[in-house]
Amino acid sequence: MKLIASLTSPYARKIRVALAEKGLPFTLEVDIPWLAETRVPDYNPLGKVPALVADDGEVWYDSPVIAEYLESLGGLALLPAERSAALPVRQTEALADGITDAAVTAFLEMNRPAEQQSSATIERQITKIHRGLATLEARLVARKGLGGTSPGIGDIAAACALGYLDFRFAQLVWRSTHPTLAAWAADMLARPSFVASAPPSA
Ligand SMILES: N[C@@H](CCC(=O)N[C@@H](CS)C(=O)NCC(=O)O)C(=O)O
Repeated sequence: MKLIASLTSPYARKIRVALAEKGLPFTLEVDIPWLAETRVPDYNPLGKVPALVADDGEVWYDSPVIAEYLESLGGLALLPAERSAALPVRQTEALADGITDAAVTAFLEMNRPAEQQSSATIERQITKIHRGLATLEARLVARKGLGGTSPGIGDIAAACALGYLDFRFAQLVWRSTHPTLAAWAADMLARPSFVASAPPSA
């Protein structure tokens, strides 16, 4: 199995962590989709990472589909087998990925030339992040698809979203306003799978 990923992508980190937690061997092909010489479109027509090349040659994207595919390979289960139990976990995954989407969109906007930036777009995305964090905290307190005894794909996606905020939005204060999430994230981000996939310094 080969994972096409950039080292800073929070979605790729989600899959690297999932592979590590499941104990599935893979090779990592580092590719930055923004570079002119990128080969990512050879794997994913959308030109995005992560993409996973399975042993049978099939290529899977995006990260929720890859995570679903990995469940079919065995190893530690990251999603309950029963559909009604799996749904809240998938909801947490979608929420966490959505926080990441908002953070990536804001980061890209903030890196446009100053005169082309839209403060309204940035504000809109930051508001999504804050609403998303409040909902993540509530789901954690209620143990609703988050914070179970063994990490699932919802936990992994959530910790990757929080790790991305730390990486790109160090100025965004979220720990003091979401103390339960902060304590939980400290444990998650200390797991060997997260330490091994931490983004290089900005
Ligand atoms: N929904 C996708 C998002 C993937 C994504 O947006 N990846 C970014 C890197 S963080 C990317 O490859 N962007 C390149 C582009 O948009 O052209 C997933 O969950 O895999």
